[in-house]
Amino acid sequence: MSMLAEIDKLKLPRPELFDFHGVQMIHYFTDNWEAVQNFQARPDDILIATYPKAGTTWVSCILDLLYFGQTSPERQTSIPIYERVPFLEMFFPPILSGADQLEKLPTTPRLIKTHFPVQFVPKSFWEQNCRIIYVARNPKDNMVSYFHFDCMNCVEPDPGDWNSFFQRFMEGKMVFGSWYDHVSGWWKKKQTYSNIHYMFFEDLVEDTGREIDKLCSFLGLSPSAEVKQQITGEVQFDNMKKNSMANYSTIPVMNFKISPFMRKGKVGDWKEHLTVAQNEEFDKDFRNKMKEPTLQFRTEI
Ligand code: PPS
Repeated sequence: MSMLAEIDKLKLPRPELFDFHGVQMIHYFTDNWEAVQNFQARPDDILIATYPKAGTTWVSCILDLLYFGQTSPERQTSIPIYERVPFLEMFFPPILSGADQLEKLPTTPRLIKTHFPVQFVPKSFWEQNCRIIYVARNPKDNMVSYFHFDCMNCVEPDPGDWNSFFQRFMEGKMVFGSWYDHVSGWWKKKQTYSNIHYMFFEDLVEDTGREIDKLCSFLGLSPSAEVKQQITGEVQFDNMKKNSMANYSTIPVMNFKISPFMRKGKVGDWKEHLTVAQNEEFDKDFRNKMKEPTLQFRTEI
């Protein structure tokens, strides 16, 4: 916390996007590239991979509760989620890098967050046949959530106004690149690497309990019905929003006066943002760009 406060005091300029191996990135997620690429995954590591703003924190909290909720409940009330589930590629000195945090993590299995497109994942994850959970979110809500996040987070590039953000999202000029490439790249990987559970934000909103059941069967866990019910309750939006260990309120680089991290947690909020013309433009562009016919998204439930 004190180090984070120091970073806030630096009043950092907004980072610029640049092309990194064909993907738009910012230096905070590429400066530790060598160490991240050489990261030694363990067979029981669990990687939570998403395009930014697709439900990372939600699934991170679910997994943390599934693995550690019964054995060390104090974790949930004393350690922020970004320390329980370190962000692999994160590099904001003087804060410990994500890779270093992971080296020091005392708990097993290690739960690891990444926003990398599939081709950036360190090779040891594939060699160790680690379990990977990928969460995807429909592009319209994903884009709206990303816009508000970039407005309130001073270590993200300047979002500009909504109209320019909307254009740049379609062009893939976002941190971690194109949404299309991200969701499709991971979808394709599932065809050759079976240890991926590909899930959707919309399904989680629709029926959290059902999605927790699917996660348990993927992870080989069998919590009691009571425990599952308890977890389902704890990770409901309103509960996570008021939980300071889950809602990122302890991170000073985010200005909650502009927008809170736990903003709306809905499917269909895009309707409040996209104009009718933008929606038509987006749908047309989507039909051109989305090349995976089996990968379907719901923009309302
Ligand atoms: S990040 O910064 O990429 O890790 O963000 P991420 O956690 O992937 O996404 C943040 C969005 O997820 C919403 N969220 C939830 N929605 C419903 N229920 C729960 N429990 C929940 N937890 C997080 C969060 O509100 C962000 O979406 P928006 O649409 O902005 O509200």
